[in-house]
Amino acid sequence: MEALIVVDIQNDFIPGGALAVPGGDEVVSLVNRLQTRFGLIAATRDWHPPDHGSFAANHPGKRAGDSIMLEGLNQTLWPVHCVQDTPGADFAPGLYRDRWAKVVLKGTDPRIDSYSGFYDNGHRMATGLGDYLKEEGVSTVFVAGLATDYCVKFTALDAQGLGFETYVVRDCCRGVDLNPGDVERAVDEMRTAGVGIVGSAELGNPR
Ligand code: VGL
Ligand code: ZN
Repeated sequence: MEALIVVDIQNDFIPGGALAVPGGDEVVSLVNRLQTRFGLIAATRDWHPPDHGSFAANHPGKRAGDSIMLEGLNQTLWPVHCVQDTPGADFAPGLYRDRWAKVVLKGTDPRIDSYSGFYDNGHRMATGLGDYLKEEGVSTVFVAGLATDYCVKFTALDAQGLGFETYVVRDCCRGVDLNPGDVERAVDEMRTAGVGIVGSAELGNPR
C-alpha cells in the first residue's frame, strides 16, 4: 500500500510569506495532480507557538540565518513563520485538501524544532504519523512539498528509517537553498540513505 505525504505547503513558505521558498507556489498544481494517483494522503503542517525557539526574534541580538544551541541541539534561526492560527500557517490557496486522511501538526513545542513529519529534531517525540501509516498498512511512501532541504528531507529520512520504502517526488518539491547547493546536497543525502528520487511524470497515470 502506497501513501503520499504532502509536506508544509503553507502560506509562509510560498512567495509573499515570511519564509518564502523560491517557486514554492509552483508545487500547488503539481501536488494537486500528484494527489489523484494516491488512495491515502497525509499532510504535515508547521504549527509554531509565538514563543518558538526557532524564531530569531525570540533571541535578542540574533538574526534569521544565525545558528544557536537550543536545548542541546544546533538550531538554524528563522523569521517568525507558521504561527498557530495565523494566515501564514494556513495551507496555500488552491491546494486540494478534501482527500487528506490525516494532518499532523509539528513544531508545537517551543523548546524544539520539528522538520520531519514523524519526529522532532531530537527524535524525542513522535507525531503519530509513523504508527498511523503502519496501522493503515502502508509500506511505501512518496514525499512532496516544502522545503526540499529541510522538512521534505527530514520527513523522507525518517520514513526510510522507519522501514517505509521511500521516494521523494523531486519536481513536486522546492527548497530554501539558504547556502547555495543545499538542495543538491539534500538530494544526495537522501539518495545515499536509500530514498528513491523520482519525477512525477514517471509515476504513471492517475488512478
Ligand atoms: C521548514 C524551516 C523552518 C520547512 C519549516 O517546512 O521546510 N523550514 N520550518
Ligand atoms: Zn518551522
